[in-house]
Amino acid sequence: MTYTLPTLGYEYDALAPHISADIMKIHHAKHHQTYVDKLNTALEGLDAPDSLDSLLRSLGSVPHAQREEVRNNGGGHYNHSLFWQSMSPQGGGAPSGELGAKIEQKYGSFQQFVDDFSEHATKVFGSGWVWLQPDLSIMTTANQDNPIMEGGEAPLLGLDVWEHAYYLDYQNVRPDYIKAWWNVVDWRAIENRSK
Ligand code: MN3
Repeated sequence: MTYTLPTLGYEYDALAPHISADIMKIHHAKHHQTYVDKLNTALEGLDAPDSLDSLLRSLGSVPHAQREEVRNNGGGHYNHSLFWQSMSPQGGGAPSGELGAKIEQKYGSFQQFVDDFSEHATKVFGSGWVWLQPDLSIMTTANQDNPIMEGGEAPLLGLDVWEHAYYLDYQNVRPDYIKAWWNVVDWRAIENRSK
């Protein structure tokens, strides 16, 4: 199958001032498009599973010569597709309902969860991601790796902490980006994902 760049559910400038239109445009139209293009190139001529989820869960079956390209670019496609769908101009606040109650139960308060997740995000060395898993644990991965490559469940939420995600707006100050990002997290979408 051929993978394509998903459209955003909002305009490039919709998440400003927390994430600028310049970042959104380059991140989506250049970085994510490149992952999609390179994934398609790497898969040319291969008998690969017909879903991205299955592909990433069976990287060991991809021929050695293509495996790293498929891992990095397939991961990049999966991770960014989830990322765009986890943000909204109407985002921010805290989850309500069952998810909100479970987070409070596990972390003591929503703010404590935010602090823990933010600390993990700040400590990722170099490029990587932070994830909220369906069991509400927090995990981090390097590069474009993700929990499903490691045999885990599909994440509820992921935060991109590569410099390309924030440098234009926040330069080297990753904690400022993380703090701003909570204002656009679409908890309604994440609640739906958790069901
Ligand atoms: Mn990115």
